[in-house]
Amino acid sequence: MADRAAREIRGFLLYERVLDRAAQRALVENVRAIARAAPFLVPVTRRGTEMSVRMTSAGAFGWITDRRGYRYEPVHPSGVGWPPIPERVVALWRELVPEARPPESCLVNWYGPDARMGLHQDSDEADMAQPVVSVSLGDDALFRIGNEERGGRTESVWLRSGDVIVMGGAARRLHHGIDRIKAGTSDLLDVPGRINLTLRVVT
Ligand code: MD3
Ligand code: FE
Repeated sequence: MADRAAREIRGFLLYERVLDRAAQRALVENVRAIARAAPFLVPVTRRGTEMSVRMTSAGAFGWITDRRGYRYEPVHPSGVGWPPIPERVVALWRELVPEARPPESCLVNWYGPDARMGLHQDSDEADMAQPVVSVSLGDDALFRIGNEERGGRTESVWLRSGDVIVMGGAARRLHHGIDRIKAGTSDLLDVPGRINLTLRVVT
């Protein structure tokens, strides 16, 4: 699957509609199985504020936040190991970032119609030279990308079901977030909302 066309925005690559409808449906089934083994959590910041997204993970490490702060953990808070990363997303990683080390974490974010994610940097990983790959499923989401430092101009782009983004190089350190979900733009899921899968190297 070489020679995919990508849009470049501030150094990150947007591959539109990489996954066809059947592949999207299969991935949703994979996410349901992950959530049965490792139920979605309500992430809470160190200050005690609940985030609006719901999160679980697959792979060797899952990303957790609670009153003790942000971190990667080798097991779900229930004590069960995180399920394996779905093979089709590992295959996408190998195809799109062949030089990278294998992914160690697949964060699963569930956005209801009113969920959002504020501008932030991903900086809990030890090797920031490794890329991040993310897959969108379900309703459209308005993704905002900023700068390495706080503030300054930002750019926004709609992410649609089946889109894949790759953040490598300097783009890996940019602030980014999800401003809003446009409910009803996809009928992939049984309920309005969006699922995002993010693959990372953690160690
Ligand atoms: C740009 N998730 O979980 S994925 C996150 O749609 C996160 O759920 C968003 O940001 C979501 O941390 C955006 C796309 C993404 C992921 C990691 C990045 C964009 C990134 C790391 C650096 C720059
Ligand atoms: Fe992020």
